[in-house]
Amino acid sequence: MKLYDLPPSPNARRVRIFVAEKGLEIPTIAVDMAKGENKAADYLAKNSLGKMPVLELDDGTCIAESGAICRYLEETHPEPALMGRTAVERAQVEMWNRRMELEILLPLIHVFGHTHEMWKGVHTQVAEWGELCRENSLNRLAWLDGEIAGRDYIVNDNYSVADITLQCALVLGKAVGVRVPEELDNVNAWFARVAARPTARA
Ligand SMILES: N[C@@H](CCC(=O)N[C@@H](CS)C(=O)NCC(=O)O)C(=O)O
Repeated sequence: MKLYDLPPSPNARRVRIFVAEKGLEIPTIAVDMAKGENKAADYLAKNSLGKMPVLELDDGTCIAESGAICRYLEETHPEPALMGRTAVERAQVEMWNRRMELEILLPLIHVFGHTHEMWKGVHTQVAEWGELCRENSLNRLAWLDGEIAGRDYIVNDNYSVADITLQCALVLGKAVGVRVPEELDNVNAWFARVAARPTARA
């Protein structure tokens, strides 16, 4: 197996942390976007959208989409369970992972894409949309602070892919100037907890 990676990407980081939490060692190949490697024919044959990450299996099968890669790794390496241990918990992890992805990670990706210099001239930027997403992500963090009160991790005090998605979202948040407000004690305590895990810098 090999993992086509983009080191600063929150989606690629999600998979790297997942792999590290499983105790797996999967060789990574960094795809250089600046050199257009993700738009070259050999990479487009692996993922026609030209995005990272992609997991290539030994038989040549390519799996794109960070969530799909995590699902494959969970099925093939069930321990430790990162996507729920029972039917109910699997549904709860799915619910929270979707929420962390759609309500927090995606808005922060839009802040990056629509306000950062790096994307000037690469795609159309709508700064107003970026700013609205900044506000929305902060509102969602305030909502989350109440939701996780008294919990060590997002679902049932068991570290899961939902935590991984949020921790990667907040790393991107820092890079785009969206910091967790000081008064959000529960989110700040949660972040300190996940950041202290040995896999946090994978
Ligand atoms: N939904 C995909 C998103 C993948 C994605 O957007 N990757 C970005 C980095 S975070 C990328 O490769 N962008 C390159 C491009 O769009 O050209 C996933 O979860 O893997």
